[in-house]
Amino acid sequence: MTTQANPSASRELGVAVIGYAFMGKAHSHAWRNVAALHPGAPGVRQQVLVGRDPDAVTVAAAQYGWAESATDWHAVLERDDIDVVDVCVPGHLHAEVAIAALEAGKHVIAEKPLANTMAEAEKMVATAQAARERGVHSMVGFNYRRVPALAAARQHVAAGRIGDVRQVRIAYLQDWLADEAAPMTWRLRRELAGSGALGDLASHAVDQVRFLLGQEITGVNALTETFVTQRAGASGPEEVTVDDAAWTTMRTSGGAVVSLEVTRMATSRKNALGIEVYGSTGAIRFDLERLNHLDVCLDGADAFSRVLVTEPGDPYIDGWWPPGHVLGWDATFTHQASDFLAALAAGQEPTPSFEDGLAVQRVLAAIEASAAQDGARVGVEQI
Ligand code: SOE
Repeated sequence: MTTQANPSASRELGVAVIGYAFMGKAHSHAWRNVAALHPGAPGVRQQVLVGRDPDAVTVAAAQYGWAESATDWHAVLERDDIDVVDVCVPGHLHAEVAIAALEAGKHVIAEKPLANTMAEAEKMVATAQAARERGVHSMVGFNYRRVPALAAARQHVAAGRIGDVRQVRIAYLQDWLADEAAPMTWRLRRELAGSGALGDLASHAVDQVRFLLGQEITGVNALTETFVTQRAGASGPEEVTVDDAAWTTMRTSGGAVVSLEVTRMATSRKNALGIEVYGSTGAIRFDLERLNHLDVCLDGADAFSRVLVTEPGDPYIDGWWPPGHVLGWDATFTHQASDFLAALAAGQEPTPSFEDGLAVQRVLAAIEASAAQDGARVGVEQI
């Protein structure tokens, strides 16, 4: 039997994921698959999964393919065998963990939204900028940028194939809070989650508008609503201190008007992100529930055609399966890890950067400010 050295071994990066719940699981899956699908990327070592509950994190680490588990993230940051820290904890800890990791010289991915407050997000950006000077890089995890169909949509818009964008409709609908009996969770506490559907879902939607159009949002008129104001907690009813849903119309720097709706109360909708972009010579339509498809009306056509985005050369497809062999939601995290590693290998800051995360945060803050004034216009520059 002959053995061959793994050429990427010398470049292998040790990864720690902090948090092992839903997002920790999704990111673990990505780290586990990224090398096999993207052999050009630097090798990674799934070194340690970190969580507060020692038994639960030990089980999760074994299940998701980690070499070890740990309960103290501070100690993990001191280790020389950790190069990348992937922050998958609730929002109130993003700033603390990400800043400490960058200051310890670790490259960082922080789950979205970047932070719970503008002050935290600004501090994260300042830390990221200082780290960048030392060759230490960071990224915020807006994974939907890595849906092949949405990456293709961005290419069509950037190439002018739908002309000048006039209108965008974007809705992100979930239903896991539609049942009044759904219990209290950290996601419904302002001090832990920052906001409700806004930070959780509108952050993705706002990022998509910036990503697809390559424009900034300049002003908003918004409403938010909390339909169920109390939920069952461990020891009785507790106040819900975040929004269940939000609606906003927004203007962009390129003169487009966006209508955005997000909710976790849309009975029967599980994870429905719908995006429509209408330009002067075409349009694009996307539905996350059929994420391998993109409806396109390009170059002056007057009807949509449905394209299966799995052809060689389509974004993110090379390295996966032959044409027509469709991808799932999980692949977006693998693409994210792959892009992150490729940027590190090139010595570049990955995108979306913490600055992108801050830009989204500013729009979310404008939406909250407008909603607090019953929908009055708030300029994003006022935030
Ligand atoms: C929960 O609402 C959630 O997991 C979001 O936090 C994710 O960002 C989204 O991708 C799916 O739904």
